[in-house]
Amino acid sequence: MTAVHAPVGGPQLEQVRRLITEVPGPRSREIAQRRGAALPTGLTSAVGVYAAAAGGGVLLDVDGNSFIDFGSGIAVTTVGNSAPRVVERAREQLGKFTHTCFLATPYESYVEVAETLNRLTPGDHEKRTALFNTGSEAVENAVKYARAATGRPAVVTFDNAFHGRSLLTMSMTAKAAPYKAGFGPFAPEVYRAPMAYPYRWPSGPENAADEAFTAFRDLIDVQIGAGVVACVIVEPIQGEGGFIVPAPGFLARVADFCRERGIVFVADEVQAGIGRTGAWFASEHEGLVPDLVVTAKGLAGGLPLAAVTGRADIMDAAHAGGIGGTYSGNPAACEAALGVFETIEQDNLLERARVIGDIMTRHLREIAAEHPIVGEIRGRGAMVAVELVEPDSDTPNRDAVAAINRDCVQHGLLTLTAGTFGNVLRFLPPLSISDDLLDEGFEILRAAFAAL
Ligand code: PLZ
Repeated sequence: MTAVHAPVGGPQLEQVRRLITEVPGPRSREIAQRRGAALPTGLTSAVGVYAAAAGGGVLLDVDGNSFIDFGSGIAVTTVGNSAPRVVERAREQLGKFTHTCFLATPYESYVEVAETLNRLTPGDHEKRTALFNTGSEAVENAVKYARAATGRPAVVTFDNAFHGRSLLTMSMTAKAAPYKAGFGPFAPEVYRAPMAYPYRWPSGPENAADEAFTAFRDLIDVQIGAGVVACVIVEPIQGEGGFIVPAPGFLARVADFCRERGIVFVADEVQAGIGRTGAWFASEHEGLVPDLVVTAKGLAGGLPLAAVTGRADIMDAAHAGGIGGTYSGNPAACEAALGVFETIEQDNLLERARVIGDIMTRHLREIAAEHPIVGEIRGRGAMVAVELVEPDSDTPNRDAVAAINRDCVQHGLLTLTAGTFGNVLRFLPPLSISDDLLDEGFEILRAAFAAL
């Protein structure tokens, strides 16, 4: 029973998959029962097991079961859960002061996080960074900066986009169920362009970039009027939408178009940024230099922190006192972010993300060779997904994804789903996972495909 009470996560956690009760176990079921009486039903969880500790490549539940982690808390614990440098720095900070409010009494770590993001984000122009708590909040603020800098109202987003759940970012998100249904009316001046989604482009993947760009251009020039567009915001790899990698060249043309029209080009790197794809930012794979880059999730290794980093002239356009928030840039979260930067640099995790990506892709190709329901394998670095379809068609196969996902949990592997049609399995292991656990996880996945 010692494992049940294990108070410490991080890499020292025993790196094994081990199920010692049914899933979920009795202790998890007991908490779930209390939850039913205490929490509203609109808040759901992907699995019924409750976490006790996590680190390396595993998550231990309250019943002592140890799961292989292919989700990283939705792309957050990229450097590993309770990563040592993150924990040490945050712990030390918590012993000094937990909060002062940066708007009231500032502190150095905030400035250091800003300096680091200014250095790491694409482009060598002069930059500024402002910190926030969540991805949604940072996206909202990117729009505020773009509006302040341009004096224009409109925001252009894309099909399959996910930008958050606040009123503005929910309005920018492309999917009604579950994110928007019943929660309108939505924020005004949000427009949506087609995404160059190669696998589902009607006239074929080879036409996706050209035709999507033409539609995007006409939306802005003809329907909205470029003169009222403040910003275009895009995920360089669409996360919740199903790890859609836009057709090569599409994003570069969008960025060029924005530059010509004086429109702020914003990259939402909340899910793909901070090392996940084998580069600091997914924008780099396409040679993009966004005007504003939004980060969150992986930025602070699990503590809530988000950022907008961008051109000094745009960021300085918001008036003094116009931007803020009580908790924005919390000192423990800033220390955690500095721990994340150190870990990625010192442990060579960009390279590790590429290696993990190669391993995952190899396994998925083997599975695809045996199972015609695999429509496409895609992604970059340690951000890889499979889109499942009905055999010999491109009809989304949501049921297969749900069944495989359930089967994986039952056998000790935590995976996540995604996709506009709910038919994508996505793999986001922490970069601290071992090759052995990766291989073992894919054996479980392969068995789940076989069990369909
Ligand atoms: N932009 C690209 O992926 C969050 C959402 C989980 P927050 N994605 C996970 C859920 O179902 O609510 C996300 C993202 C991209 C913005 C966000 C929003 O980030 O930190 O959840 O607000």
